[in-house]
Amino acid sequence: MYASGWSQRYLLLRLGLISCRVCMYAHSDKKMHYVVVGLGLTGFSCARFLARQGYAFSVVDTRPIVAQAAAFRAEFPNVTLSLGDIEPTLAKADVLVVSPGVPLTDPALQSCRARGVPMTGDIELFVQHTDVPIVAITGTNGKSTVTTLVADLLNAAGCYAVPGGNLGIPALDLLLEAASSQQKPDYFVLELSSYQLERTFSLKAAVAAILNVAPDHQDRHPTFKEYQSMKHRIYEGAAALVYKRSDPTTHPSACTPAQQCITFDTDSVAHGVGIQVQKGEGFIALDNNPLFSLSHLKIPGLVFQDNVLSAMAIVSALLPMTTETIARMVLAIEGFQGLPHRCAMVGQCGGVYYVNDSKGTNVSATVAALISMQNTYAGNIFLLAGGDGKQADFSPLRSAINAQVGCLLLYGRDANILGAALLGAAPIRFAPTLIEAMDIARGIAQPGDVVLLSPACASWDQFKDYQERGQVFIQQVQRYQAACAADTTAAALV
Ligand code: UMA
Repeated sequence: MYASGWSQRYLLLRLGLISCRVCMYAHSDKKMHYVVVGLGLTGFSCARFLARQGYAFSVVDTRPIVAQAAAFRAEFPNVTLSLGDIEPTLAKADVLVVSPGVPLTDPALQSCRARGVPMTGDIELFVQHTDVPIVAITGTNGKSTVTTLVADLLNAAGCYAVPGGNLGIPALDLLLEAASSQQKPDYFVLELSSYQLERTFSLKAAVAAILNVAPDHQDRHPTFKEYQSMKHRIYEGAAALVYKRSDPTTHPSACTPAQQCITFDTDSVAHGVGIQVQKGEGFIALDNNPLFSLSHLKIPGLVFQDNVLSAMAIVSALLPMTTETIARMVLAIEGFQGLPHRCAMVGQCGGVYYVNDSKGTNVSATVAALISMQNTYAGNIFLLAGGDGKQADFSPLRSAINAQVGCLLLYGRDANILGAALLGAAPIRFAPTLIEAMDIARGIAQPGDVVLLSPACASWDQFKDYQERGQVFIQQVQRYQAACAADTTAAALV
């Protein structure tokens, strides 16, 4: 059994939670008029939440046509919804609740700010209305997987942990679900984006983790420093801080005596989560004590190993690592299938493998995907990349493009920008759309090769979101497989 250091960690955590509750209800004045900006998943969740709490509110969206408008009007017939021209409704606002996708630099929002109207977001509302400990996770890449894994590990250990946030289910919807459920959650495990953290002021998480920070969202955060500082807001007032030893971008500026600081990485250290090698076998270890063998990790590659190390660091701040808890967590790790659209094998056709990494929406995610493919497949890699480049610098991709990359198939709005940055790194073919790029790849890939969709770009130029892009990829692979099956049947009949 491993228990050393846990009692101290648990005490620090409880102290942190007590101070966390002090900040609640700062904005809970029912005389104020809230204006929710943006009617997407978040805006809808804010509307449901504000209605349930009895707050007066309106909703605005800068686009004149919004898919959710009819559903909104049916659910909230008496609430003002302004589309396109939002300024008259903004003029009535006492508080703005701004969706993560809406930049705070929007001139209409800035003129509200000039009048002294505070701007907040759904996560701030969330933290002000719950006393359930929050596990908050951010990072440029891997945060959805780690959020899901942490919730799985906590649930496997016997807690009731509910995941959400940027992961997909808006945080405020979790609160509404919890209110109508018999069981109160022990933890909310939230994936938080820089957009969400930018408008959150009193998080005070039980555990706050930054997994990594690499350039992304340059259209919204013009400098890397600004982007990094948004990520670091997650540490403010947290009881326990989790970060990566070898990645200084994740290191907190300070760790006060009242805070627990837990690090993770692949080395073996006296304090923190790492890998210890015994008789040639690697073990996930906590404070140099082996917990379980790496052989339990069924998803190959260094990326998943990193995900497990960080998830174990996070749960080690919350739970004692007893033999029974470790055994239950090992089962959860063995059963973890990975998330859709993240380096997920879709299938093969004619001996060519098709891998969907549509969530590879930035350069560092695509670099990680290429490195993982090089270690897993022997054949050539045909990389499908392109879309909305978010003004990224694509040159770091060159370092991951080695002789195994047979061809770059670039499509979408910023294909030419990608092409210019990667000229000479590998053969390049251009296509207007993802499907046309896939057709080219299919024509040149040989048995044993991999066609990898890892776009290094957002999807918004041609798709609703990365899920829709991944789905289009999967459906096209299914068409290829049907054609392959028909060819095989025809050949058998000859
Ligand atoms: N809108 C405006 N004005 C603008 C921009 C948008 O009115 O200038 C409106 C749009 O017309 C639309 C609404 O805002 O009606 C969309 O709001 P949103 O972009 O905030 O999107 P949501 O549907 O609320 O989804 C958001 C997150 N999206 C973004 O941060 C862009 C989702 O993360 C998240 O799952 C969801 O809240 C629930 O928490 C997606 C994402 O791409 C997956 N996140 C980025 C990432 O992971 O890199 C940050």
